[in-house]
Amino acid sequence: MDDNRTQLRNHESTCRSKISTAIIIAALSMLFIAGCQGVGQKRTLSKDERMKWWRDARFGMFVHWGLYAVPAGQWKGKEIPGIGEWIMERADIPVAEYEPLAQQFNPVKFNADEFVGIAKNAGMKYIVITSKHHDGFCLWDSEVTDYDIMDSSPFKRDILKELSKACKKQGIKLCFYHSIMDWHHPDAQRPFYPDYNDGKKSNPNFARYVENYMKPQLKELITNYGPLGVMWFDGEWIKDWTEPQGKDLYNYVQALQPNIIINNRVGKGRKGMEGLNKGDQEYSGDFGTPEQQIPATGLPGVDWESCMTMNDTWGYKSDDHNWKSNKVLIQNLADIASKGGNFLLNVGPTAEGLIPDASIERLAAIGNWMKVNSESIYGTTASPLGKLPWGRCTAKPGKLYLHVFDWPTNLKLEVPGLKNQVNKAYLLADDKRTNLSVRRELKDKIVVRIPREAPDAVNTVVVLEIKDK
Ligand code: FHN
Repeated sequence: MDDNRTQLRNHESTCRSKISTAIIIAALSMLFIAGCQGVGQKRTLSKDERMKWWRDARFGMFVHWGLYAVPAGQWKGKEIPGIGEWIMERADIPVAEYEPLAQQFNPVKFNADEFVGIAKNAGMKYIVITSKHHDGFCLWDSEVTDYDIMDSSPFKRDILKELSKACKKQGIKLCFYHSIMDWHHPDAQRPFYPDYNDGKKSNPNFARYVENYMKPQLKELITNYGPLGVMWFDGEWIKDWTEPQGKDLYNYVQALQPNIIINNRVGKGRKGMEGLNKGDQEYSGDFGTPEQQIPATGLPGVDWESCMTMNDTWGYKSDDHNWKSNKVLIQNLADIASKGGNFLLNVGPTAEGLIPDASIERLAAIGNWMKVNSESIYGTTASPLGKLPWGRCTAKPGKLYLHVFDWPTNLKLEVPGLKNQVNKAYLLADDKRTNLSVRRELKDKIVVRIPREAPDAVNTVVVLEIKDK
């Protein structure tokens, strides 16, 4: 009897352990399948919650860095016109001639902490770096290609890993730019040049490149370097890429990191963001990306970010000295914030790994302005006022920030369109918050008496504390 019981118990326990093993195997396989397909993860945040850090940030650094920094705009002794990161295309360089640039890409002066520190000191809250630009070279150790920083260059340091650590340490959100178009991959390169880049011809193997190469690479980037702030796609205008593929990619990325933010270039959403209905906007990404421009009245009802160069190139070009002034850059930041957008300002590091001095100087100047005035940028919303003759306005509940670009010589700052009662007015640069006198001139116009000297010749911020909305 006892023997029977023991046998029964043994049998039961074998069954139980078999069942448990089967359950574990089934669960693991489901997880594995889910992991492979990138399904099963749901968003936990609403769009407003997901976008909050990004909307509050208002200012980020764009980094275009890759093999194109080696020729830096010159090919075979000639200056190649146009943007530096397009040199492969502009100088019509065959893959076999471009590839060996990797052996010369050895950015030994790169220091991730310094790099991130430069952005942070400028008041930037996030960095968007080219994990892979159109030339196809990868700045991280990718499992699916040797055309990357670890396997093809003498540098053999994973740039994205180092940046990810430095960003975490300094509280900066790391984001990746990723080109859908790829001039290097055999299934995706430009076989019908020049029509290919004009969106006229398709590449027959592009779908294979997407499934077997681009998606696995994105999985590496999102799972090994994340959590990321933004996945910033580009190169979507080619004929190979369609809106349904964009939807699929959006869902793929979102399933890997549910609360990630994705730009509109994931699909064909770049053109006419304003004209799209809500559903289309959702699939065309989370925010619009006006390039090298600031929309005159913003993009009402849509999140957006103006990306802009400091000179005339994204990737480093040794001969491009057409730098924007500190004044233009500081005023652009205020202009964009006053229209409800973010400013993504570019740097193009050299092949040695340094951000050009001219960029560092400008970022330092913006940083000095931000140290005094960042309250008028972070977490603000678009101006509720109409066009202002002397500058721009940003807003927070109970506060208006008047960005005065042109200091009125009669020392009267007129604010048309304001019906609210003003409780207090002061200069943001004034630690003592000394009251400036305010007089109501019309039902919807007040005048602030300002001091003779503007504390900042480029943009002095006057704060109005107001009653009601
Ligand atoms: O072709 C690129 C260009 O090189 C650069 O990366 C910019 C940045 O927004 N985007 C593309 C053009 O729209």
